[in-house]
Amino acid sequence: MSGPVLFTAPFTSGNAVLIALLEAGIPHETRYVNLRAGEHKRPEFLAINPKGQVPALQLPDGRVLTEHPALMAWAAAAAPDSGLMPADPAGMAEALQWATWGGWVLGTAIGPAYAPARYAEPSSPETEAAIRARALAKLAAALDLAEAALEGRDWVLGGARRSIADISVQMVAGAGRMFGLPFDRLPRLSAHGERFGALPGVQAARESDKAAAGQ
Ligand SMILES: N[C@@H](CCC(=O)N[C@@H](CS)C(=O)NCC(=O)O)C(=O)O
Repeated sequence: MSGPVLFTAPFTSGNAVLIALLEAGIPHETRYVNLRAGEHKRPEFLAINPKGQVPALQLPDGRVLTEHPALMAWAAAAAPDSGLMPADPAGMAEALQWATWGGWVLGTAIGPAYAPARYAEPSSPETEAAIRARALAKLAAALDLAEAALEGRDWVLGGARRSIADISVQMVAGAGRMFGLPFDRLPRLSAHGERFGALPGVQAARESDKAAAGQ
């Protein structure tokens, strides 16, 4: 294998990177790290990514890159004809703007919504409920923002093809679905999700994650 190795776990932000690699047509190897078993905190994995997190992308020259927006940007830049990122500076910045926004939303909303007790000091049912409600409100506001951005366009950047911005928006939408947020008020984001879900790289990445999760 002369391509990069992606270290990921099913249904995490590593899925965004897997989609980018597949949509870019970059030959790569996918290695699943078992987070439940704590593999990401073992010395073997910490030697690859000292942050003890997935995703990480090991390049053929041995360098390891982390942070999923950066890894998507790498895939886009490594396959410039893939259309995953515009070539003009403003378009590139706009794509990265959505990618880093998606990282911020996922990084700040999912943890408190999923495990509010970790964020409550001291913990009580009331503080946990308030923390969770605040996180879900943040996620709902992010979905509204994406819905507004899709007005009059099929893809987030307004071009004829998908980009890393679409991957990020659908990662956030996926989190919204996971927490049962209502989508009936989000027709454009729902239609975008259908278009996105039909992309070959998205389908292959989902199947790969499902197989790794034993589903
Ligand atoms: N900022 C990182 C966040 C990576 C991250 O939070 N990864 C999660 C899975 S989505 C993880 O490895 N969690 C295990 C842990 O932090 O111990 C990125 O965007 O790639």
